[in-house]
Amino acid sequence: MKNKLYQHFVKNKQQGQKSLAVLIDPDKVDKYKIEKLVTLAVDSKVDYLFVGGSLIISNDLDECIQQIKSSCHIPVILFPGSPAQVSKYADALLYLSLVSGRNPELLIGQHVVSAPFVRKSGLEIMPTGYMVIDGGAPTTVSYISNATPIPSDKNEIALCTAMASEMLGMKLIYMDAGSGAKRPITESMIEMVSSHIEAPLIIGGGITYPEKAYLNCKAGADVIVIGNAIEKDPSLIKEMAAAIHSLAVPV
Ligand code: 1GP
Repeated sequence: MKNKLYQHFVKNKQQGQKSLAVLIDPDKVDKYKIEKLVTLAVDSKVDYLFVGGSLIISNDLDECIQQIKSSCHIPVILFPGSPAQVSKYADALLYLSLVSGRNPELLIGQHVVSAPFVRKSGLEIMPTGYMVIDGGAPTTVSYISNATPIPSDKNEIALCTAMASEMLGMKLIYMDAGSGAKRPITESMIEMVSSHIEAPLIIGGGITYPEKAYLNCKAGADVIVIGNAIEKDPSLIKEMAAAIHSLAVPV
């Protein structure tokens, strides 16, 4: 099985190189917006483009990814809100299991149903322990998943969930306060989890300014995901990338 991109995540983690992933929801962009975002992303040396959404109402996933791929070499990684969000045009798929919840469908059920289709896509599969942390407001993901998020101050629950996920074989851990969260994940939770796992740690949800992204990385995040803030103000990409990349270890 392919694991080129995953190796890239691991190498960056080993070298202390932090990354920015810009999240693009195909429902919220048109081709002009995609063009603008991609140009800014290339100029700012964005590391990854995540594509997905809790609900994709439009039918434009393939089209959106093809447009991105035709205009840049930034890896495109699917962040699917449902098994229908698979496109062979992407580079990889975050194969999410909602380990913070107790909804069997999102832990394994939907994976079983979609397995042949996912395998056939030829995508690089990245098994990801997906942990939803309470972000202070119900988000689409918490509603759709019908699963209780981990309370934002229960660092030890987050830690044990991440550890269990890693021992079960998850290659990445993604802690998400949910799209547009009022309260992003605390640095103390990030620090506790990151200091006890080896898997690269992805953090997202409600990060709206560069200082927060910087502090998250300092606390141990390896990849920062930003959707809403950049959607509202695409020019933020540059500052976010600079803040995150400023943590690079000098060679
Ligand atoms: C949501 O982690 C992502 O799943 C990004 O969240 O849109 O709030 O940046 P925002």
